[in-house]
Amino acid sequence: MLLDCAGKRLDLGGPVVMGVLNVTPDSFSDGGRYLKLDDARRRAEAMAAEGAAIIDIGGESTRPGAAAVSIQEELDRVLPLVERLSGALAVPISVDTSKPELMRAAVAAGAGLINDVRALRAPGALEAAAAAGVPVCLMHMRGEPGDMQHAPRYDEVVTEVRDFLAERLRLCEAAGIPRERILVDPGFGFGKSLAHNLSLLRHLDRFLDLAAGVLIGVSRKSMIGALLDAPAGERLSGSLAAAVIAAWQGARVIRAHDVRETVQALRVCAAAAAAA
Ligand code: 8Y4
Repeated sequence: MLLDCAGKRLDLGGPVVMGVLNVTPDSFSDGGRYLKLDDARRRAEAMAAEGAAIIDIGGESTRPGAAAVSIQEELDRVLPLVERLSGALAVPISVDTSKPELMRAAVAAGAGLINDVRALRAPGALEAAAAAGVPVCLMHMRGEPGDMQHAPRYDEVVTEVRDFLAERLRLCEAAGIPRERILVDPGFGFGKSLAHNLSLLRHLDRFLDLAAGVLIGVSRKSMIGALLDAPAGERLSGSLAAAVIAAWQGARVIRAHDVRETVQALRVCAAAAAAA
């Protein structure tokens, strides 16, 4: 399975890593703009050298309780980076956004994938993604970052998340985005309790038949912290274990902060999966 990300190839024949590039709110404060752009480019080049198959850039914090970001602020944070990195790197750049204006501008600037934690539910997002012509990741989120962790309830979390994604896929196809260009993601930590997250991880194989591939993000998340009773800086081993559990079931893109280590874990996973 091969995705064409604006002319750059994303080979989904085995599990690959999507490296997370953090764009902090004050990245472009006066005077520091070019320095920060250069820092970000170096970090992205390092992730590509460590084996990242794609780099994800986002300008809106979707952490639980985070405030919404204005469109101008998101454009200002993300576009210079997308332009700089898509020109400098051989791997595709993914833009983490729900806003149609940024989808259009980022793809015009060279982005090769749209990663939307709201699964193209914003007004105009379906149309913008369809016109952009690049692959899309549809993620499940219950609620919004401001309220999503207030006692999320499901009768059957796996079925409900799967049904949500199936419906979003149907609407994507109707809007002209073929299934072969779509990745699906259960959205670990987005409006889910620890038990919900674990059920989704345990039954991730139920998402395989929906689209071109399954993408997951568990790296350093609070579900790992809760299981290990460890702060964000001490969640690597747990994050790798979750990545391997997902890849073993067939997940093809693992969104991760620790690229080198995740690539190594996935290499072992892929070798065992290919053995006689
Ligand atoms: C520590 C580290 C604590 C990270 C929280 C976090 C996903 C995603 C995010 C995901 C897709 C995050 C943009 C949240 N998570 N996109 N984005 N899937 N497709 N939190 O799971 O990393 S941001």
